[in-house]
Amino acid sequence: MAVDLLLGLQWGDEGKGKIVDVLTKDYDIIARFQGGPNAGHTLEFDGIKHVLHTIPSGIFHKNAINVVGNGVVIDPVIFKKELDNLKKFDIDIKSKLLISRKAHLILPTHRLLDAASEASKGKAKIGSTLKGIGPTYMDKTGRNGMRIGDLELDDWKDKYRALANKHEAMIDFYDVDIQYDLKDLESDFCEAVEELKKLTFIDSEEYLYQAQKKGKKILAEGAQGSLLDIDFGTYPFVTSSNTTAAGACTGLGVAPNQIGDVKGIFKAYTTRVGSGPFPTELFDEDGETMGRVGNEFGATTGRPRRCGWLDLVALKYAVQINGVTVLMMMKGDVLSGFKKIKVCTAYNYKGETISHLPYNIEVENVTPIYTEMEGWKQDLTKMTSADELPKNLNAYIDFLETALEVPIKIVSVGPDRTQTIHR
Ligand code: 2SA
Ligand code: MG
Repeated sequence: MAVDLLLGLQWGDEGKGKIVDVLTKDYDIIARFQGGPNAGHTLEFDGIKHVLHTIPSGIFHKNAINVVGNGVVIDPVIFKKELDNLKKFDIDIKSKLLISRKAHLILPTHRLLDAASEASKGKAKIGSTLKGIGPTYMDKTGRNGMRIGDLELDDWKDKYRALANKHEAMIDFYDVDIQYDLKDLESDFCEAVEELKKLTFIDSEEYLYQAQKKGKKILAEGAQGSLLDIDFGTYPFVTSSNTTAAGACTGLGVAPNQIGDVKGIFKAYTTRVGSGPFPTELFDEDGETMGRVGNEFGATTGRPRRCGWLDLVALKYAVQINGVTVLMMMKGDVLSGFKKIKVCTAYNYKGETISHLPYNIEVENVTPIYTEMEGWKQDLTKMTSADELPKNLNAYIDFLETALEVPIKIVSVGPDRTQTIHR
């Protein structure tokens, strides 16, 4: 099978960027299949930190081709900034970065609509990244969207104008106070579109089909996490795409029987940014420590991420939905120094003990039931082999493997490429 998947199993920010970067040497092609500039994929090597939003995380490797699939939504303005940041590296963007003609475009007015929608919701807001993700996918499913392929047409500006005009009327309809200068936004947009047009646009499903036939190895890189999936996440506090395994098929045009390994990635604890239920969320010193030591700030918006213990109920659900075959545990190093480590193994749901994820997981319905384990003191960040891992961390890993029935093959002990232990 030619296509492996790399998926976040929680609410995003599991460390997908780092792991894709580590795994890229084993692949010919890295392909993004959903999401857009809401994602923040952080990579670190040679002492420098890089944050990617739309461009796949294999871009720093000389031999890998990076594909932005049809399921992705692209904001030309943010894309151009990402390209500008890559200029100092010697990357042949024209041949190493290929964009699907079927990927949808985020217009400036999509961003404004996102802001208007959030403002109109008040306290019930989703806590979106305000990148226009929701409105762009709405236009896609509403069959009104503009796609990358449209930019190859002479009349793309007419299409743009018609859609932007409609959006302006919709923004007015929201009747919220949003200040903007559309002329300015549009001139940035048009300038960025001209840059985008210099890149290579492809029919990515055909490209990937031919690549598979030639025996090329493909890694599909997910964005956000399973609990933010539009269908299976904590709706409505989710993103607007399928972040789960099935999303890779529709977001790239890859047939299900071509999927090989499903690599699932999770943090040794849990974080969430934005609104929505989070049963194991901590409001105490432990949560504060996780956030501080783990540097838990949104890589796109800079918002502090909410932190809590590992939720095995939710993680098991994600493993199940995605058919995960291999697990990778990130940020175990952040838990060094905790006397006790807690893991949520079941929920008390309306007075009953359950071990599956119910329809409602708001605090008023769900109380986590924890198993407590001994912590470890050792600093993991300089460790390079599995033999060095402390006994109590191994006990933690064994406990998780048994519960999830999937092996944990990688333990990450720091943000750098080199801080990666294979087991
Ligand atoms: P959106 O913008 O419509 O997709 O927001 C809907 C919800 O999805 C969440 N979301 C994310 N959660 C975690 N990480 C994401 N990427 C950035 C990061 C986020 C950031 O890597 O840190 O910088 O804030 C991401 N993208 C979307 C979002 O918080 C909403 O709850
Ligand atoms: Mg992120």
